[in-house]
Amino acid sequence: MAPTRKAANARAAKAAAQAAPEEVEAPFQKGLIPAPVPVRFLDEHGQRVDPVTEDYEPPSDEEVLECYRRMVLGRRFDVQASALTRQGRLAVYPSSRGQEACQVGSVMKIRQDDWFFPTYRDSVALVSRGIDPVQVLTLLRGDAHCGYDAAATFTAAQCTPLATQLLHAAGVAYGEKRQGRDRVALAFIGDGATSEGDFHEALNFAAVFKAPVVFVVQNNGWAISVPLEKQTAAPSLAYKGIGYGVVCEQVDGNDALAVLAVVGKAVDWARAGKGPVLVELHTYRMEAHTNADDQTRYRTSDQVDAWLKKDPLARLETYLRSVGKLDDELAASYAQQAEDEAAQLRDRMNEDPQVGPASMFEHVYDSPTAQLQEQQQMVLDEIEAEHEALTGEDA
Ligand SMILES: Cc1ncc(C[n+]2csc(CCOP(=O)(O)OP(=O)(O)O)c2C)c(N)n1
Repeated sequence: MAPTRKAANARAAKAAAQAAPEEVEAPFQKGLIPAPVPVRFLDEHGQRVDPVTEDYEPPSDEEVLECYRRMVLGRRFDVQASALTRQGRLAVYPSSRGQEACQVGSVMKIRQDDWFFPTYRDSVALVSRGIDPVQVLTLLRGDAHCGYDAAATFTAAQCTPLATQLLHAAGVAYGEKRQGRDRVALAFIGDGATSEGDFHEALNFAAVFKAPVVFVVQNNGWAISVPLEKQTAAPSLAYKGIGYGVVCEQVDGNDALAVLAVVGKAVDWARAGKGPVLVELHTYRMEAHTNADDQTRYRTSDQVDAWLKKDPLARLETYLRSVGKLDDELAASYAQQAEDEAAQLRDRMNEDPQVGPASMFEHVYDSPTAQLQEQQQMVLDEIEAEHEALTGEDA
């Protein structure tokens, strides 16, 4: 006889109760559902506000000060990289001005031997993680697929195909777990990219296999010219975790305190073997999508101006001054450090790189395919023919 609906419901409730972790810690013990409004500690003017939820402890002022310092360096780096594009030294640069709290706050919460999976927009996060800025910009200059050693730095190449890095993050995180290590993977993704199939597959896989991965969505409101409301009908991108059984949270991404607090908890949760977390950071891209994009075709300067007033850096500065952690002298020393680093970057990027054209075929596969070898040979033959035509000599 077919089971009655009542009996089936009772069995499902019992199974759910058994599946619930015996020992769960704040903040995710209340289930999968995120806070109804983004978690924040600071309002737009840098004043402390009543917490949206008691689930998170604010970070220490020392940690916040260090985050501020790195954000100052990050913003100056971003300005310098944009200038290098105008000087023809970079092929393209996707600015992350306005997203510094998301980028710096998140990477500060992982260890150097945890894995990081960035996108093309996350150069500031990479520099903040300690990777040489020239190596970070190597991809954007067009010299190589990646300028740093991914294995040695525990940092994947900056990913341009949307969302594919999330599958890599889930797989690597699961691999670490299978090897009995406690490393986690932190993976960044944009709002538009959450519409990609890979996002959903990665969440599903990570949840089923309890892979220790933290997915951080930087919701900056725009996927090039497509606004969020034309991209999704979900009330918040964080809610997309619920259907997969992934605990999720939404955060004011321009409040560094909130980013540090929530991503920190998420990393702890994943490292403790409790499974993946999805964190949505509400933020805004202050510049155009890249230097090749004309943002005036799709958004008003009023909107940009309104967000400029929510600047994460200005907000943090006001807060740190109000608690006596920052004064003019210290602020000036950080600004000087940022100038020095920008000058060094400019000088180093003005040196012409020595790039072997055939090198773009290396490091694609462990064992190159016959097709790839053929393409590499074609490039080498063309270079030789050109050399002969120009000089009359064999290359
Ligand atoms: C699979 C794939 N489809 C399309 C593109 C072209 N593309 C590059 S960036 C972008 C928008 C991404 O927006 P979002 O995920 O919100 O990230 P953001 O650029 O705002 O950081 C698109 C459609 C791509 N890179 N990869």
